[in-house]
Amino acid sequence: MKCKNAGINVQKRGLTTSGVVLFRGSVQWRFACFCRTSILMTILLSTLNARYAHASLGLRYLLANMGDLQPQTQLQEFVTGAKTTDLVEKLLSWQKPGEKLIVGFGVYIWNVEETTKLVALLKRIAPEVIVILGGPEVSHETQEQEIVKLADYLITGWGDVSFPALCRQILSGPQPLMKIHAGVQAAMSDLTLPYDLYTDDDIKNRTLYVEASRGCPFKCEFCLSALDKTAWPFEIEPFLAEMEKLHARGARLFKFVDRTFNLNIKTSLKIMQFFLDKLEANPLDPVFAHFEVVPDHLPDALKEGIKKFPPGTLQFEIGIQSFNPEVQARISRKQNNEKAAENIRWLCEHSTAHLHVDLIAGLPGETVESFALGFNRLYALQPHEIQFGILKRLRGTPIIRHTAEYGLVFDPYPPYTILANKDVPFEQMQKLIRFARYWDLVANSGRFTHTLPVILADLPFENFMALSDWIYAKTDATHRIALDRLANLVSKWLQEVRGMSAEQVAAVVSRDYAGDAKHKQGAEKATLAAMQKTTETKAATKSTPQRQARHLAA
Ligand code: B12
Ligand code: SF4
Repeated sequence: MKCKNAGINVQKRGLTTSGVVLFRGSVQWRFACFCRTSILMTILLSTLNARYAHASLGLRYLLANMGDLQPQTQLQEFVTGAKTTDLVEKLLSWQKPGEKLIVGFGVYIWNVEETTKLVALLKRIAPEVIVILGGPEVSHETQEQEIVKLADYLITGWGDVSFPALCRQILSGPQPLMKIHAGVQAAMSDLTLPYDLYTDDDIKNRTLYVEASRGCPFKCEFCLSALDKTAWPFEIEPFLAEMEKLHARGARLFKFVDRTFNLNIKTSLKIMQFFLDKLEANPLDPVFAHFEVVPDHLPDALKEGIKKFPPGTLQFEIGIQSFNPEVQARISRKQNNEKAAENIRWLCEHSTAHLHVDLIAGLPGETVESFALGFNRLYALQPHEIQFGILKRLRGTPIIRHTAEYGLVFDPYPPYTILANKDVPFEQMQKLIRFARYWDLVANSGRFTHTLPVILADLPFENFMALSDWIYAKTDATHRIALDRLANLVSKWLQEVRGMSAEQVAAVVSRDYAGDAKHKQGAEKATLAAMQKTTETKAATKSTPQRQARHLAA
């Protein structure tokens, strides 16, 4: 939509947005048009999300805080994997003759390579377009980055107030002298919350990221949040009022990006109560909430709240990372392992929360043997998923201080995964990386819930590593393995390596997987013919994500 007076682009929204989105013809609209008659500029906020389902919360914050520049600011989200020339064309379609075009790119580890290409092409075709960068990937080690060289400006850290300020400067002067600007961290109460900017389409089809706090007080050296040194909470009442509006508009899946949800228990309880009230009022149309929690801090009051959530409505992402006290100390991770294990066990036994627990392989001083001990200890606690991560060297993180002593060798290209260290040579690291991939396919997918315990028996890490090595030897692949083929591979391994009979295998595997039994021979036929449909949706609600639903049904 276009404001005739000033050539201002305004996207029509059927929502109110804390008084910042203007409706055509309204008093505010005419005032904005009057004020900006001399301004001929379109501002685009763009990023490449990891998938369409991930809506960018960062860009929505920037848009919400544009103030009087908001009417001429647009969101232009893309998804990684798209053709760069198509993206350039899309961006340039916003350019109007005689107007300035500013494009602000959100740069993250998952999109930096493609965004670098995009900026390079954009600048070749239209060098007059002003490019401003921001986001965690370009907030550290900036001098050496190709994308920074290509751009006009860079704002490091928070962009909420500094991006509109820089745009205003570019527009009305004094012209910014510096290329790199340190983002100003405004008081949380000064930030306009962005949740009205989730469109009805976003609510229907995408993950709604929300944050009740920013930052983290802990200092784990592999993590970018370690640099924050503290956490800053948003005022809880206005935040919950925004959640209320989202819920009223039909939002049912809320993913909190707070680094540690259970830091301030009073606030955590209020947030939980919000969801419990919704669940009580709408049992047939339930909400699903996801939180990241630290495992060794679960006071009774919180446990009481957690217990009240019905199946399929609550998920926790829990960072264990390592159970090895020496490694923990080396990377400045403070964690009471006994308390953490006790709490995970409690959650498994007394709540229906879906538990997704993170471990990291490749940390300095962690051998394969000590990692295996930690893995087996965690598996014994029976969380629904173990996220087997491989150490990455994120720009700006202090983990590199161990490089020389522990022989850390990282891939120079994103996501900067560790390739080898003093204790885990390259070939061994490759095996761990494949383990992680197959673990995701077989265990975390929830596709083999009955077969998995048979595979793992009393030595989960060692047995799964054997399966992983065997699958790789047979397939030479870690991706594009169809479920049907995977079920056959698992069945064959149980027979050939573990010596089970075709009938025994069929009896186990068929409880998990109903495949296409056609064209199968011998033992595979016996396995597949006996398969029945899984009952994935038995205990799940309609807002429960698929994997969680499968774990619930098991
Ligand atoms: C959601 C999320 C994802 C989603 C993707 C979301 C998407 N849009 O596609 C998924 C789950 C796919 C994901 C994956 C990964 N992620 Co992630 N993820 C996050 C998370 C939890 C939330 C991001 C968010 O919305 N934050 C809230 C907003 C308000 O903050 P923000 O995005 O940083 O935006 C602010 C500033 O950065 C800045 N800004 C942002 N854009 C712009 C643009 C301009 C022009 C300007 C000026 C400023 C600016 O201003 C914003 C407001 O202040 C963050 C942790 C966190 N809480 O931030 C990690 C985080 C971004 N992820 C991280 C990592 C390491 C990963 C993984 C590598 C993890 C892994 N081990 O596999 C993978 C990537 C895999 C790959 N393919 O490479 C790191 C970032 C590393 C980096 N340099 O980018 C973070 C910070 C976690 C951490 N503490 O270490 N992730
Ligand atoms: S790993 Fe978790 S606890 Fe540690 S600094 Fe990062 S966000 Fe904080």
